[in-house]
Amino acid sequence: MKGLAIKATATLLATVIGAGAACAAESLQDVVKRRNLTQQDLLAAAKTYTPSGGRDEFLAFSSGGQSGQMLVYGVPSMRILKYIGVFTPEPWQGYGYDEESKKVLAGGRIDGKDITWGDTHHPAISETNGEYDGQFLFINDKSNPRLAVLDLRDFETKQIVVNPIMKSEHGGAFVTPNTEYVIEASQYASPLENQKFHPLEEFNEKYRGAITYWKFDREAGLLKADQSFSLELPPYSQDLSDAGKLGSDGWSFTNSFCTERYVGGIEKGRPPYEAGCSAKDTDYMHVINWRKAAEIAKDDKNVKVINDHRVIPMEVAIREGILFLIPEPKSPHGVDVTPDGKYIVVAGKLDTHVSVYSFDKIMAAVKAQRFESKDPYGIPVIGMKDALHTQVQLGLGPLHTQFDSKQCIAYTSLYVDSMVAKWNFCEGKLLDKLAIHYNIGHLMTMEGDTTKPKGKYLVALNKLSIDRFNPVGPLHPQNHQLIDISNDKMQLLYDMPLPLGEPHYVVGIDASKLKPAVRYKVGTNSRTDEQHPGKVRAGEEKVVRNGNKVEVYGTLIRSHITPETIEVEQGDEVTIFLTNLERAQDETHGFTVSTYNVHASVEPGKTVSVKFTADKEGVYPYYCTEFCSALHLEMQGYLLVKPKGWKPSATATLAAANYTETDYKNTLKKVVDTQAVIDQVVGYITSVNYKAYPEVAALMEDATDQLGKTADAKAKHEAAAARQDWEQANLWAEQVWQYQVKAADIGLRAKTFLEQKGAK
Ligand code: CUK
Ligand code: CUA
Repeated sequence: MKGLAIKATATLLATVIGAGAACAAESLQDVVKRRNLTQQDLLAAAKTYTPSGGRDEFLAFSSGGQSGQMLVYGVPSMRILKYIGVFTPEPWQGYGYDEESKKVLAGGRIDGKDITWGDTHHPAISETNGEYDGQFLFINDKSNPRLAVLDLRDFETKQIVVNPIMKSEHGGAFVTPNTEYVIEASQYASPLENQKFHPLEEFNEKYRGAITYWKFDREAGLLKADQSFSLELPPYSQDLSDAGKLGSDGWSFTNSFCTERYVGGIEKGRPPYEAGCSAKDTDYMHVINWRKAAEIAKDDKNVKVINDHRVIPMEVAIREGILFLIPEPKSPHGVDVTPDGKYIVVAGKLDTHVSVYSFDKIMAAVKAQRFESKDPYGIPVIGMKDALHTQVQLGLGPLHTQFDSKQCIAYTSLYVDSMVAKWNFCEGKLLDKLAIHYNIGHLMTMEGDTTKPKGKYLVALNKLSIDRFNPVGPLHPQNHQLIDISNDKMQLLYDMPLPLGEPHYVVGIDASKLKPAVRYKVGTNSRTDEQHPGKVRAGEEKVVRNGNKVEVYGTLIRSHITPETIEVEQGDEVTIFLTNLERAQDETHGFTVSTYNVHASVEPGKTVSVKFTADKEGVYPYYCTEFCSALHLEMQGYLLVKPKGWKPSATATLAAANYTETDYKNTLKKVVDTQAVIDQVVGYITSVNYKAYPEVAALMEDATDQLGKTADAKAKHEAAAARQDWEQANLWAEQVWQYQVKAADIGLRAKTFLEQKGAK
């Protein structure tokens, strides 16, 4: 296999060298020599290089770590495509600077306060029958226990919810196989009541862990707090979770560490947490029947309401037989259910093995009520031997496991060894190891946590990059390393620095499953997907004043903002609604008002609003922040904030420029010449079957719109010329030309597109 690939590369090399021999430019061979590349390098390059305009086979959604954002990148090219604002304001997208997104962020306020960052760990893609369906994305915030919902139709954050009872969390976001629930497990035990103090001496009695099952309403695309519930858990440090699938669907599994329930305090001479929390040889995996729990939680008898949230107390969970524990070796971290749903793989950070538990054996023990003991809270403990399928020695510091499209093949990250281990979970056999750089946390294979992994590539999420990149100061980027797993031996292909926080986990999806929109239906509030009450169509723009409240209903289209002047009085509360009337792909306009800390990104069809109190008199330019067209810089206007009681002088007029008849005639000539270009472009477009391309049809609509406006401007410049007002005549003729330029610009885009597609 590998030999073949190298041979193919060599042939490719020869062809390229042969073809390039005639020209003076550097040949491939020259470059290989100059840059000191090996055959392996060339092979890796050929596997990742994506020619201009090329697409990736997979898209990866990465946690943005402490940035509180999400990142999107392509695999195998490893090109970053987007940062998405989630828990943290993101100026480019206007996230946190326009009113609609502020509402989303406000959902994440805790105890009445804004939290403007997040410690994001685990993204999860919505699933249908255990497979990614490409519709929604969820991600957690460990520090401020929250979950966010993103819609993959527009890659925007739609909702942030705060966990009602936790003070920190880690075991989220993990979805059940049909995204009935999004799982979120706590990390550091705390009193569940909000803003309630209990001394550390009451740790065992008053501190608790928990796991929340957030009900997801797929129709609405939202988590529903009133249909969600939690299970009270012992004050162990619950860690990661995973949902059962296929045969184990209906159950979920959550790790824990520090089941010692150790409380540190080196200030008082006690040994530190790290010693006390890893003293025992085993911790507990929590095994939970979530489907039955969801039924039980509906009955008021079975729940305690804490902070307006339904919580199943431990006694009830024990009585109803929905909560069990199984010992797992030592300070475990990852828990991952195999694609067939039959096994649960646990890796102990301080153990060299991975432990593979059998779901069938667990169920047999439950059915026979075969327990080796109870924990201090009375939860039945299933013996490790009764539940284990196998254990495999992999190396030092095993953490997380992902799966291949090939039967029984798994990959586990080895943090201490800085390696990836490939092994067989059915037979319990180590197959291959690959050194990576350095200290790997999670790893990710394509759709590798679903029932149908796609194999092909693995990404190692390395905590440290040490010496892999040009130094950029003491704070280094993280390093995501791309690995080819299509052959028996793993091959390292590419290093990608991640410049935005420490991403913990990434999910990779077949790009063909994603169907993102190119534009919104005109007047859409993108955060709610509803029609925006502030939308207006062309010609309907208006300013509405109500006491000291001023509402501006405006539009954006190349290259102007309507209205072009906004006049208010000092102290007015100003809301500016803006609708982008464009239909053309990628014709986004931005909007800001100088010094009022507002910004919006207005993609085609979107309606947004910015709001501020005009609390200082003065003149504040507003303008479009995206270089959207040749006259982008002229896409401007003025906010005039007049002092209270200010009156204009009766004789004041705007300065005139003294245009002449010659200026007017020159402008008319420019209009005629431009029309010739437009006719040519239109001639080409209509000579091919452009209607077969919806993208072009949309562009043509936009262009026709622009040209449609020339009639009015033409009538105005002719009337002005008739009365020899050369100033007005020339400027209205210029406006005709502006419309033409925009139409021509759109037309040329359509033409290029058709030519590239080879339209006939
Ligand atoms: S965690 Cu960071 S390496 Cu939050 Cu999933 Cu394991
Ligand atoms: Cu619109 Cu620049």
